[in-house]
Amino acid sequence: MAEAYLGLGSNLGDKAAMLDAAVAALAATPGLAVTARSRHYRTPPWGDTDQDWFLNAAIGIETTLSPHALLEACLSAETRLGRVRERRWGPRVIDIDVLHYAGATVSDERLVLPHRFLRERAFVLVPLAEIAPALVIGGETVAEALARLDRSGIEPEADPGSR
Ligand code: PH2
Ligand code: MG
Ligand code: MG
Repeated sequence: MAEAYLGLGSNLGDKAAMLDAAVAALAATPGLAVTARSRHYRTPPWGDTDQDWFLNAAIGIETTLSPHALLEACLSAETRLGRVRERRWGPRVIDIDVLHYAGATVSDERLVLPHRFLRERAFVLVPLAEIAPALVIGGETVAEALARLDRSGIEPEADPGSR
């Protein structure tokens, strides 16, 4: 079993329902158990700013899948949830990114771990810090990396349990 963390995002359609469906799809994946889940956060679009606001969340998992098999499980869940890939960093019904996989450093054309932009993106680190503030990635904790970033405009929604 390996511990890993995934980032979820949606900015098209019923965003909260898409995040819920993504967590359900992942939880139903053989060899994968969801062990922690952050609240949903409203976040301003990053990168390509000419698009709607996002809902972002992070989950912690335990998995027997290899890093690449985990990536394929995430991409397969995205496709089943109706994702069509258009422009890079553009609007999407669901995005599921592998952020970190315990003990694995990977860099090939399919997968880069830890995630390339993880430590530059408050929309990833704010939810991740809620469930794993002391997780060390790239020599510093998630909380330390987040302390350097501008987190303005990022606000939690109500607890998942109260929706
Ligand atoms: N994902 C992107 C590009 N920009 N901005 C926010 N706020 N949230 C995202 O999930 C996001 C983004 C590409 O994956
Ligand atoms: Mg992605
Ligand atoms: Mg992404």
